[in-house]
Amino acid sequence: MAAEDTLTHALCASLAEHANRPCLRVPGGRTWSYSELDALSQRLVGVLEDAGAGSGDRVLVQAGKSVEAVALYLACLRRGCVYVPINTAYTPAEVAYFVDNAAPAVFVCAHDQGAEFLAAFAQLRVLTLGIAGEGTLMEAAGSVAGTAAIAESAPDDVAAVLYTSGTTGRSKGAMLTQRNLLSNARVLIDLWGWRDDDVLLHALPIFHVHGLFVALHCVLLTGTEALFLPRFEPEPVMHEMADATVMMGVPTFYTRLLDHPGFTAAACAGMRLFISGSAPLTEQTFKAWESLTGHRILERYGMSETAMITSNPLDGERVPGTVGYALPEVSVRIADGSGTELPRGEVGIIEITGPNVFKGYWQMPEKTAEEFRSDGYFITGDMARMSEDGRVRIVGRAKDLIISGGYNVYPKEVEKLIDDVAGVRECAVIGLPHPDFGEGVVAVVVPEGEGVSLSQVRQALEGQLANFKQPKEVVNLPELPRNAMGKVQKNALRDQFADLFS
Ligand code: MCA
Ligand code: AMP
Repeated sequence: MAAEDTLTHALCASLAEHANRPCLRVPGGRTWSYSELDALSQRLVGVLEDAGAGSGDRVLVQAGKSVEAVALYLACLRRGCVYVPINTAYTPAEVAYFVDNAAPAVFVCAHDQGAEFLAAFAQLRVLTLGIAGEGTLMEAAGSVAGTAAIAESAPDDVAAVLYTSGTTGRSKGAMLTQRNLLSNARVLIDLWGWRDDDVLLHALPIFHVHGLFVALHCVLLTGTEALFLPRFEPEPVMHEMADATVMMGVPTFYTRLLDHPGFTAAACAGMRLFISGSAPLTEQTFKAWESLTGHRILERYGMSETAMITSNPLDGERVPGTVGYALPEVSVRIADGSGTELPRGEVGIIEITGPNVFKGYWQMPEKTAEEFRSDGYFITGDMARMSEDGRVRIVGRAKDLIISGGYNVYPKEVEKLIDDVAGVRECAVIGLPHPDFGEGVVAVVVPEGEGVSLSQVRQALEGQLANFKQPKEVVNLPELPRNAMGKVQKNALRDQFADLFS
């Protein structure tokens, strides 16, 4: 990869090349052309410059989904800043950690939270952005000159930091480089046969790898169009599908559409490809989707640290319950606990290497070292087996992680807070099968006295923890099952309460 062959250069070249083509169509709003998006991103470069954000500086962003937010991402790349998006559901208490850890030069927050954050982070340059483009960021953009200049960057420079919660409860920032993101996007565009006339139905949030990189890079690097929905809701998605050819979603998108009485094969007559990822797609959902729509969902697998790792094929057999083959240039092995590759068919941990693998965790060299083998393979913590021909089937997770509706919840983070709730002696947080979210967060509590209710727990966590991480159920037990070493046996709890949500 040549020095100028970076994600930033590739995106800027595509914006210029496709200037007159439609880029982001906002249903109920207007369609932004490539040149309009480009022009706005160039003005936002001026805003970043005025705000003092230079090359390598982090720009922390907790703003709702909007075209302006996409332009801000592009402006950060142009300026050589490091884009750091965080989940819009995080509470101010959670945001304080990211401000402290990322030490950003600029924090762009939701417009209606501007006053709160300006007061909380007096030392920090805070700008605001609402989902209709309101706020101080766009005000400033109105009065600066745009610049088409692109900051010098090398393939190994960090383009973005994506926070992914750690097993200890502290979020780790995965540093993704220009090379990581560009190589992955190019592979996916090729593998999924992106066409000139493709229209992507985009209903994902844009603070994670899935909605921000996988979805948007496929569109922006090919000069194609996206139907840019503010969020996932079955009715608008069904309606917009008439104009789309590709949809990317988490499994909850598919189950919710299947559950909608108005969803029929006719709604997706013009679609060529449905892609699923971020959480396991059940064979049941795969089959129900095929029998209703005639489409076999293409499931792929990835992580914040690596972007996409494997994919089912576009033309070959898409096998339900599997995540397909290693992407070109990515090497996947199934290993035992010490990194030794296991024979095909045996269950072990997925380890990978390739141009997509991140540079390390932001300012956490020890954590980074812990997750790499000496030969450079990254330990994903996902358990899988591989068939003779290299097809991967994920069977579980070695890491204590819950995936709910495509969002990760680290039990430790929730347990620490519940342990402090009045009336709780100790607790264990687990994920149980949930018909809507795939897994639902459950707190198994050992109470001091009578018992602790869900509403007591939720009230106590209010303001401290994003709602999607909070328990959907609380179960009281006289004691937690432990093994001889004193470790809580979460598997036993998962078995005992497996039917809680069914
Ligand atoms: C919302 N709620 C949730 C979730 N989302 N609870 C559990 N899990 C969730 N995922 C809660 C809210 O806190 C609220 O609770 C109630 O549900 C309704 O909130 P609402 O905002 O209306 O929810 P929704 O709009 O129905 O959202 C569900 C959703 C959304 C559409 C599934 O979560 C979503 O878009 N998920 C996609 C996540 C994603 O993009 N993941 C990619 C990351 P209360 O009523 O108690 O307040 S993974 C990734 O990038 C890797 C690399 C990969 O492989 O792709
Ligand atoms: P994150 O890095 O926070 O986005 O989450 C990555 C995790 O999501 C992976 O380590 C997997 O556990 C899970 N994941 C992503 N895609 C899939 C999939 N198709 N099937 C099963 N798990 C998945």
